[in-house]
Amino acid sequence: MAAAVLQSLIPHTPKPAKAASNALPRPVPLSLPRIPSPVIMTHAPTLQPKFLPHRDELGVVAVGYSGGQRKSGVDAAPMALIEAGLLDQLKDDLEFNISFDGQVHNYSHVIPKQDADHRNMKSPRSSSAVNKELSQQVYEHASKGRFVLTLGGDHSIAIGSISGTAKATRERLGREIAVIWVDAHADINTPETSDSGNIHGMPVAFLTGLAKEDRDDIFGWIQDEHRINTKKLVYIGLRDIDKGEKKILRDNGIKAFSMHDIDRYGIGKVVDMALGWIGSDTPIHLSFDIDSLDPQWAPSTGTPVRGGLTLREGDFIAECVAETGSLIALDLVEVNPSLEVQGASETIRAGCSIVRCALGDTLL
Ligand SMILES: [Mn+2]
Repeated sequence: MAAAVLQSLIPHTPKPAKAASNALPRPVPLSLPRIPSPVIMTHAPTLQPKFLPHRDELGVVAVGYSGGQRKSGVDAAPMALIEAGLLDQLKDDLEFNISFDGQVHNYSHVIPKQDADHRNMKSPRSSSAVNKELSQQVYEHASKGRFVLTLGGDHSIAIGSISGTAKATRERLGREIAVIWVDAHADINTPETSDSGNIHGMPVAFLTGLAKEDRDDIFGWIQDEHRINTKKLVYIGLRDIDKGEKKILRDNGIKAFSMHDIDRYGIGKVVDMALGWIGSDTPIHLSFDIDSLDPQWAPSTGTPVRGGLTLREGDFIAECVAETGSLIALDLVEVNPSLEVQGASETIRAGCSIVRCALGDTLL
C-alpha cells in the first residue's frame, strides 16, 4: 500500500459506536431530551504519569509492515484501526494532543529489491531497514517526552518501537525501560532456533541481545542503547512456545505468566505479580499482540491459538498497566483485517479497546 495521507480524512471519519466489551450506543445527536448516564461517560484520565512531563502528549506511528511473517494484510491494520475511529476517540474522549504525520508508512524507500535469506531469516534486510527507520521515528516522539503509540504491522516492528523507547528513555531519564509482552507466543527465537525463519518470532531475541548480528543492514545497527534487560521483561498470556524458546526463557530466568498461571491465579493476581516483578520505579513499554486474545475475540490474526485471554482480560491488563502511571509506550500488533470477513471488524474493535484502556480509559 502506498503511504496514504490520512490527515484530511480523520476529521471526517464517522464516529463508530464504542468498541468496549461493555459498549453501549453513543448518544445520538437528536433533539430529544437525553437521559444522563454516568455509566457510559468517558472522560479524560486524571492520573499524572510518573515518567512523562505531560499527561496528554501522544505521538502516533502507523507502521504498514508485514514482512516479518508470510501472510499479507497485517499492513492494513493501522488504516483499519484509524478508520474505526481510534485516533478520534483518543483525541475527543481521552483528550490527547496527538502528534501524527498522517501517514501509514510502508517504508518502500528503504526496502531493497533483493533480500535473500540470511541465517535462516526471511526478509532480513527489509525487516532491519524498516525497524531502523521506525526506531528513529519512535525515538523522536519519546525523546520529546511524548507517550508513543505504535500501530503495526506484524510483531517484528517491536524491534523498532522498543529500541526507540529504550534509547530515548536512557537519554531523557537515565533509566532502563521494562517491557510487558502480552502474546500467545514468546517471540524470542534466535535465527538458529526458529523453524519458520519469520522475524516476527524473533524480536525479543534481538532486543535483549540474545540474538546479534554484525552486518549493519541486518540488525547490526542495534546497539546497547537500544537494548532491554531480560530481568525487566515480563510475559503474559503465553501458550504456544517453541522448544528452543522454552530453553531460552529458562536459561535466562525470564519472568513469564502463561495461560496456566492465569487459570490458576486469575488475571488480577497475575497482573499484580507481573507489575510487582517490574516494580513501581521503572518506565514501562507495553507490547500487545492481539493474538494473546482468544480467537473467539480476535480471530483475524496471522497465528491464532485457542485457549487465550478473554476480551475483558486483555482490557484488564491494559487498564492495570495504565493505572501504574509508569506506562510510556504501547504497541498494538498482528491485527490482520484481511484474514476473516466476519471476524475482522471484531478484531479491530478489540484492538481499539485495548489501546483506549492502556491510554487511561476506564469503565466508570
Ligand atoms: Mn507476537
